[in-house]
Amino acid sequence: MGLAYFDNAATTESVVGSLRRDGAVVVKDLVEPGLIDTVLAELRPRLDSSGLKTTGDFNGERTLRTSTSVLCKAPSAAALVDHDWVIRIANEILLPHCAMYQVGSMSAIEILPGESAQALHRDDSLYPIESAGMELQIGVMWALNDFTEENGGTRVVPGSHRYIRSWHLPDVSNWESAVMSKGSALFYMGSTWHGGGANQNDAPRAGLINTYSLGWLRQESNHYLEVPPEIAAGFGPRLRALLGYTAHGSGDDKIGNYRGECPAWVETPPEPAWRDDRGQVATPEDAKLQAGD
Ligand SMILES: O=C(O)CCC(=O)C(=O)O
Repeated sequence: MGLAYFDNAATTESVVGSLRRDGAVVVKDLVEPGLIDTVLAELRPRLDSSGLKTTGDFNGERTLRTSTSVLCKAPSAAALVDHDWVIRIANEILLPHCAMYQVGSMSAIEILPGESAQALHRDDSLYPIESAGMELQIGVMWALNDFTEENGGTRVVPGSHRYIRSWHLPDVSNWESAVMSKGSALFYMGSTWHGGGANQNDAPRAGLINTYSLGWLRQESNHYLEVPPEIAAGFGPRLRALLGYTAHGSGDDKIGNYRGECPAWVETPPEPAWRDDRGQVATPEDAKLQAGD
């Protein structure tokens, strides 16, 4: 068992099959390098000004990070957060267990030369529940420049998602680096052991990790504050729903109700899309895509 690589013409079925089997998979060249350059340029000022504020044992001493209001700083990253490939894969892994899923967190991570390897870990340990066969979240690491073993490409332990109990520490010695070109993405389960690699190169390695969690879990970041309504209004309905601007479920089972009666909204009531039920798909265009039209 190892990390499988697919090109962007692969079928959803084959990619999801590998993800389920190995716990992680790379899909190559999903977006144009030009878009990636724009995203990184938009993130640059924030990475440079405060990227080192989160340093520590886990985050590293030579790693720039920004995890707050990423979409406000880098609006072009919207095309990555609700990329059709992400939606297709998340639909398969998460929708069997919820009516909709949401963005958990967004983190730009630039590993500078000389950084050592991050401790391997699983992302879903922030939720104190486990249920065999149900993934709580998935992660998508976008390569904002080429990832290699030498520059700190994300290390993943294929098969480690099968160790469903968190007290069952898997053998993590058989990690592999995700080696991928700028614009490619590593998809991994919330239960898959992974971590940033050591950067033994002379140039930084930059990536953007977005996580997606079951819609009835609390999101890791509070996106109503991270991306307030007036900013979110500039994004499409699917992304707004992913950020949490919609309710989960329907009828009496709805979670996250909003009935539009806050006095602050009387002047400028939110448009109807705020309350769209996302379900499998959010827009008529999405529905056509899903139907293969
Ligand atoms: O930078 C990477 O490749 C992974 C980082 C990561 O997993 C984390 O910081 O939680």
